[in-house]
Amino acid sequence: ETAVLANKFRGCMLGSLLGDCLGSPFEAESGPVAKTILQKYFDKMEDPTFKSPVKRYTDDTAMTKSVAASLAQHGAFNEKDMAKRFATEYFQEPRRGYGEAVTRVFRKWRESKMEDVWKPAREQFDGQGSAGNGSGMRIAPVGLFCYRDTDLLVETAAKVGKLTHTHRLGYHGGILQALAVQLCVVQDSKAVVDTKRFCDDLIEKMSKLEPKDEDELNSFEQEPKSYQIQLKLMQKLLQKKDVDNDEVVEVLGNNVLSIYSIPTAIYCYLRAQQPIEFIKTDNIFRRVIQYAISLGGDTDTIASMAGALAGAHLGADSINANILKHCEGVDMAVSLADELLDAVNSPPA
Ligand code: R7I
Ligand code: MG
Ligand code: MG
Ligand code: MG
Repeated sequence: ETAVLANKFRGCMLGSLLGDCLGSPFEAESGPVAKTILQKYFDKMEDPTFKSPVKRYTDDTAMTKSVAASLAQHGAFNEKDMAKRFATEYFQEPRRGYGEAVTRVFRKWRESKMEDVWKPAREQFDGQGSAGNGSGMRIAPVGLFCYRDTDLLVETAAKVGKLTHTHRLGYHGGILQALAVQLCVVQDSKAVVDTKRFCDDLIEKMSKLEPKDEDELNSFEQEPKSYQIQLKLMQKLLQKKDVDNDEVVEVLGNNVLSIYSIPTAIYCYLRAQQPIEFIKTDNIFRRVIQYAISLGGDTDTIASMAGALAGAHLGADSINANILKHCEGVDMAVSLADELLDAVNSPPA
């Protein structure tokens, strides 16, 4: 039991890391990535004799690390501690590719000496709050830490998100990704995923959070206006045969906004449970990440979120050891996974 969970926790943290490291060289706000180049890229990584400079992780992992370490060390969400870790990490290594707007929150925290940790995020984008996918890219540890308690998971993911992302579509995206991680943790690693049920479950949980009122839904200029809408579109795509990358990008998106990337990452995980014509591998974990990168756009983040799901489902055992050797931060990800599991197993008195 504990060994199964440890494998899943490590798989999730490693999946999140690998998606980021392997996806980041392809990050660009443009169309799909050449499929043959990607096939060779992954084949080489799996070759034990292949040598190349280690692939560095980006802001996605830097922030995930802070979320995991803060939860593990406090045994609960602590806003000041987490904010402090985000800021410290950023000022130590500012060149990890952070979103343009979020760094203003870090600077305001520093200037105000954390007087009100929630305030700078509310001031982003003229008071609208950020709707970027920074809320989802770092949330996997919350899905792990709270996997036994959905109410706590939703509440914690909302708070972790709102430290920087107060736009409804911003922090709700983080909640959605955390809920998906939870589903993957509780899923039998050997069982075939029921993709329809997976989506239905998420739609049901998001319906309890998202506004029902048309006026409220329309108060944002963003299209689409809810995760439930995107999850339903995803279900339709999953039922169709041979959906090409352009259609996926057209329907679900691949950019830095939460609404255009978090459902996409979940789709990648679900779609890649089955063989994909242009991806030659039997390893489902690899297929998920390779497929996510093939969509182009915000590749580090989409692959990282999809990888977190694949890893939480399949476990660290499913990851090719040669691929791990090419990524920075592997030992760190494993330690954080173990610390998180310890914290889950020994709740504070
Ligand atoms: O969300 P965030 O942390 O950025 C994460 C992304 C990932 O792809 C990382 O890999 C890294 O590359 O950045 O940082 P934010 O700066 O809050 O949001 C990211 C971007 O989303 C912003 O710089 C804006 O371009 C866009 N954005 C918005 N645009 C219009 N209106 C976020 N919110 C809004 C908005 O409300
Ligand atoms: Mg990044
Ligand atoms: Mg970027
Ligand atoms: Mg990114």
